[in-house]
Amino acid sequence: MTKSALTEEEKWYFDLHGFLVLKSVITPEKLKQMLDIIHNWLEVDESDLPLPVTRGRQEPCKTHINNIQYGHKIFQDLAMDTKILRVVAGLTMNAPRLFHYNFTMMTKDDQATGSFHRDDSGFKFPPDFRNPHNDYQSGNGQIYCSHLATWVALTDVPTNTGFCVVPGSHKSSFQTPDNLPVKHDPPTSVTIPLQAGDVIAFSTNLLHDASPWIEDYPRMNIFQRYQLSVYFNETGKGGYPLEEYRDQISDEQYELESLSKEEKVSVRRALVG
Ligand SMILES: O=C(O)CCC(=O)C(=O)O
Ligand SMILES: [Fe+2]
Repeated sequence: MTKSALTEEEKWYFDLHGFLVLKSVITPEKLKQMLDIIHNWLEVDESDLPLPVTRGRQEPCKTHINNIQYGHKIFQDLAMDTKILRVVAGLTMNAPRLFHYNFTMMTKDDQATGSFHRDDSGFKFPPDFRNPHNDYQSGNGQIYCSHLATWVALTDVPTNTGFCVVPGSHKSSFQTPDNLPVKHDPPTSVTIPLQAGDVIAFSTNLLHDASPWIEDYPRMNIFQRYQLSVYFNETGKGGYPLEEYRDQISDEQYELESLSKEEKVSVRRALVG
């Protein structure tokens, strides 16, 4: 087994909390370019989006734009950003597969209430079972997360709002109390203040959700979800890579989205530094 791509301090912090914050990953110039593209995709008629980029609204306060890497190369570069991919590789024994990628805009909504969850693909394992598709283990100098996500801030996230987690809950094996409020309430739950360009990498077995947004400007962020590249393809039909749109992504991006046992080119680059 090769050496972990994470530093000893990152391993310690992630194992304890279930997430890591990476500061200033995206430069202000790149942020501006990304936001210009996103604003355009938020404004145009849905039929004018470059497929497979699609726009949708799951809740009144949240708009999603899906498959953004197929719509502009800048989002492929973000998926393969070496600062992010080093950490993602370090959490997946150097074998990550990108299987979901979207943008979210969230607006202030007094009616919005979150509830903590762990991500799954719709199948709930009975109590006392671990979901092997969303597992967390550590040992022998390595961390293994079979399912993780990054939360990339495109706008500043002040304290007391934004992404909320229950630190350490990625390892919890007991029933979560009912109605645990999704707000900054240490030590049980914390919201994570960020500056635009910062990134959170977290185990999606960590209890998490969006805390109600309280600012007048919208919350804008990108989600990238990864699974272990060797075994899992939870999205199944319609999952990445999207063969029909193969020519809209690079070979390296296609490989990052594909099941594979080999070390991927983008991962190798991230491990070199
Ligand atoms: O929007 C957020 O901050 C959390 C969303 C989330 O956890 C999810 O979509 O699974
Ligand atoms: Fe989630």
